[in-house]
Amino acid sequence: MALTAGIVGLPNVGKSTLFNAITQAGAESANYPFCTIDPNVGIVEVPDYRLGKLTELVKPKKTIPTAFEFTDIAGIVKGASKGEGLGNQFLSHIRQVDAICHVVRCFEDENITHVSGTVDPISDIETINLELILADLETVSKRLLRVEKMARQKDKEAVAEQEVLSKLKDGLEEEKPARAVEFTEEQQKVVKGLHLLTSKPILYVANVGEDELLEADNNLNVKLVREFAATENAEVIVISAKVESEIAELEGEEKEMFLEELGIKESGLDQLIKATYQLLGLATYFTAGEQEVRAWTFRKGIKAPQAAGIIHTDFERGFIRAETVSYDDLTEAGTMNAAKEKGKVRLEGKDYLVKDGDVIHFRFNV
Ligand SMILES: Nc1nc2c(ncn2[C@@H]2O[C@H](COP(=O)(O)OP(=O)(O)OP(=O)(O)O)[C@@H](O)[C@H]2O)c(=O)[nH]1
Ligand SMILES: [Mg+2]
Repeated sequence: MALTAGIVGLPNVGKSTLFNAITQAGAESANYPFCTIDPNVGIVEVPDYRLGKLTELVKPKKTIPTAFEFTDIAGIVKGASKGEGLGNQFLSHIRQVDAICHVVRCFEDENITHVSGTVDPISDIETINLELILADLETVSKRLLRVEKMARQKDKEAVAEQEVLSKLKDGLEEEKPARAVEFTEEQQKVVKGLHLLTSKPILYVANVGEDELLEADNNLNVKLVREFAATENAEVIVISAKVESEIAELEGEEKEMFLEELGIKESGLDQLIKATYQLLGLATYFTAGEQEVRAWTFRKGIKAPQAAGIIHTDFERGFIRAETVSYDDLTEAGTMNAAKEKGKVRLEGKDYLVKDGDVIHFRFNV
């Protein structure tokens, strides 16, 4: 199943604007809260300079980047965990995503409604996070009631789960997200099974005004978001959703000129896409033949046969070996043959853990 990152935040902070810029999906965005109700799903191509290099090297007929999914979710308001503003429905949309991009309004614009009246990023972040914590607290408390009964009958599994749930409950009651509560590896499995909102990995997106983009490091709101995120070891990406949505509509020279005018080298979107890809625990391997050079997304930690299965189930079923060279070794050698002569192409078997940047040729037999 494809992994998806959810764009989460207060209403009217620029989530759909950002989503459109990333995916060019044309979701509705307007200056009123709860413009989005049903989630919008879009696919985004992963920018990867390595793919361009491999294309130069192999000169294939075509080049295919890899892609992953973003989901644009409705705004969450105070009281959502109690059902406020279709809260339960919106929280259930967050439950379905694998990582959270939390958009925080940092731009000042009196024409754009802010649900609580003033731009206050920390209060906004805390509002959302608290709703997620409260929703989790309810999940955990309900489960705990059931498990306690079983634990009283000395059911071993129930006793172990009870311990995890109690610890979670204590943490959540102190307004700590589940991801900040420490567990053993064994206990982590139990936590995972609960599908809590606050155990999903998170990054913060500071949405600044068009004219604040260059001075973002001196922007007080951005500083505050950075300080907050640091306490959670979370990453912050600074972006102007409005500018990005304008950039996304341009191409080629026009785009370069616009970027130059703004004084930015790389669009913030590329940074965001890469950071989210990491957050989801995704990585890329390549296939590089004369027909096509292609990037493939895999979940970190999988072995060669499963990686082969991403291309075709036959590749997994009939897996023999993976002829593998790292991107760095291949580009250093200059050609596949040169890499082979240098002994850089390895024959990897079914226990090989695929790494980001591997260029692989699968041998299979069905
Ligand atoms: N000035 C300014 N306006 C912005 C920026 N980003 C978004 N907006 C405006 O803010 C309004 C709300 O944007 P949306 O993208 O619809 O916000 P949302 O977070 O998806 O809102 P809901 O779906 O209602 O939760 C729109 O009028 C946008 O044009 C920005 O960086 N600067
Ligand atoms: Mg929206």
